[in-house]
Amino acid sequence: MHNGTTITQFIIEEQRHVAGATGDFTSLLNDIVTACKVISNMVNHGALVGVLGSAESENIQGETQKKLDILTNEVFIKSNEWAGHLAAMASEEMDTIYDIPAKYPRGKYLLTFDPLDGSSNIDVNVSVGTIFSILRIQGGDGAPTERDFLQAGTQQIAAGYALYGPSTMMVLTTGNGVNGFTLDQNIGEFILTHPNMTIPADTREFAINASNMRFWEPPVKRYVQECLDGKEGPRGEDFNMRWIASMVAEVHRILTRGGVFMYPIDSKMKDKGQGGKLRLLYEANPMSFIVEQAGGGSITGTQRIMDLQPESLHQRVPVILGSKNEVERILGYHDQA
Ligand code: AHM
Ligand code: MG
Repeated sequence: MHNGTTITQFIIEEQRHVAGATGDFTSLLNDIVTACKVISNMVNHGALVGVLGSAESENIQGETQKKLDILTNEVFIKSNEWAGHLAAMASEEMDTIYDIPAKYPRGKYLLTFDPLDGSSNIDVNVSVGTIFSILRIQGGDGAPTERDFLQAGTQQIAAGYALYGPSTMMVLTTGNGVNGFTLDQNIGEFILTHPNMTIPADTREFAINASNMRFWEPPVKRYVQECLDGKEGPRGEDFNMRWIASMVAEVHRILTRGGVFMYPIDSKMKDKGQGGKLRLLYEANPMSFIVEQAGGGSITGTQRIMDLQPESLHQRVPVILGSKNEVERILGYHDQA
């Protein structure tokens, strides 16, 4: 049926142009791809294999873990710990960093991931995804620590997500544009279907959880109100709204047809001493890298996300990303506030 470029072929050909590439990175990406195929298969089988529902545990952020949160975290670890490319891993579902067991060689890369983002959607059979980011370990040969992971988003070597929707897709950047691949279930390969994805600079679609409206800060309130005012308002145009509660699906829509996604800081979070909803190292940074590589923008409201110096592994940040001109407008509203 399909005789297109596989993701493996694509990565090998891309890495051929990188001076000093040893094949380690290509091989690491391959292991990540395998993990995402396994997760895709689990998610597709859902209730048939008894993996839906909650586990009797909470993660470090006090969120109830779904059985699939835990299982998919294990899939990522098992797929990526053995090959000798990684020094350590960190994920939404683990309190602290995961050291590569002594029986395996230790490599030069660090992997952060959210194995199943949007997992509140899983029981209702709505799209979920996996998000990952690759960093290079800086400095010595000593045992990796949490501090090694505290690198700005601009330091990322690669980032990507897998979207488990009507079809399973993998979207990837190594800092050289953004490419999308669709899983051909019959042959078990991701095939390049969306080369050079770009985000239109303008949009008339926004995504935000409007149930939090009363807690938002004035610049976000202003922006959304102007969208809601439509043709009669200062924008002079009607806007459409979407909210899937699955950041991967949301970002994917924006990469496909433009739009702006917001999970801003609000007074409720501030009261709890929380810096935002989404996590910097394995949600905000990888998505920002992808969005910027596709020509979009990604900010906290007041500054570029990828410039932030992370302070802790599970740090949360406000996220506003998508079509460049809208993101710049929202930045402007914050500057004026
Ligand atoms: P999770 O990593 O625990 O699944 O949470 C992150 C998700 C994002 O995918 C999504 O944008 C957001 O949480 C939805 O939040 P809400 O339930 O407040 O709408
Ligand atoms: Mg998540």
